[in-house]
Amino acid sequence: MLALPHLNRTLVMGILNVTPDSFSDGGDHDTPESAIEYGLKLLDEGADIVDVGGESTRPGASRPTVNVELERVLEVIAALTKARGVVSVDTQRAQVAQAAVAAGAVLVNDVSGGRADPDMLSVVADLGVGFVVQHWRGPSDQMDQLARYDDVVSQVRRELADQVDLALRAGIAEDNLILDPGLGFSKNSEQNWALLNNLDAFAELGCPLLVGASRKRFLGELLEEGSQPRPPKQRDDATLALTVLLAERGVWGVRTHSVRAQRDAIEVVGRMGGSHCAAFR
Ligand code: PMM
Repeated sequence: MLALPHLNRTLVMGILNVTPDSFSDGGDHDTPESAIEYGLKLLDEGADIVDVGGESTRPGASRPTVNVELERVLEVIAALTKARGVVSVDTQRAQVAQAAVAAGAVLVNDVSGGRADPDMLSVVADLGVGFVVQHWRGPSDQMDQLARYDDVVSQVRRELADQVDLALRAGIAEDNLILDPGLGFSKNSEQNWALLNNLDAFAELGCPLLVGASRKRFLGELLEEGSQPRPPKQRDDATLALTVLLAERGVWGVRTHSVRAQRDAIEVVGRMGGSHCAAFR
């Protein structure tokens, strides 16, 4: 099994949502054919990993059945793997993770960090693949109500540390874990900025960090025009600015919609002297 990719730069995970209802690209590639074509384009633009998901996690989204999720992702994962792409599967279901790895995925990206499906941690441990542990408090239809913290940084850190503990106890190798603060998942804008400004608290947990800021609502709210958030597809420049800062801080990866721009920016950061904080890797 392929070990986690580690490069001497921040790597780029390109987002491929094979869904009708994701917040920024829902319906853009919701047939296997159009998704494969788009995934090949992301690889061509320099995606180090393509993250294939068949379930929208936007606030309020309802869940597809397992069979629908499998139908959306498996053919796409197999085709991109055949084209020599490194593929992760964005799923909260152990059954989907297992089938996705059989189809070629080398990384399971679970936005619930193993909390949504009681079988996930043991299945990933048996598969021996990488696992993204994202901070998560509850499903999409409840997550906004769960954004209550006394101190968001210390609470998210403690809750993530608990998720890591459970993953290790289930038998997932520490080297296979990646942590993600879960921007927007039970966090409002202010809370997202607090987490971004305190990433060292998460780096101290000892695993590489992945950050998914791309086009998220907190960027739209920052760029508000006439009290309306900037629409998702007009948030790519702000996403890029954040990627530069994150690459400087040495995060392991950024999960993004616009691959080429992030790759270019990360090259520039590297040429300017690279990460100031190797401890984040
Ligand atoms: N965000 C979304 C979906 N999957 N996975 C990780 N690891 N981190 C994230 O921040 C994350 C994720 C929601 O965004 P999308 O609809 O653009 O995919």
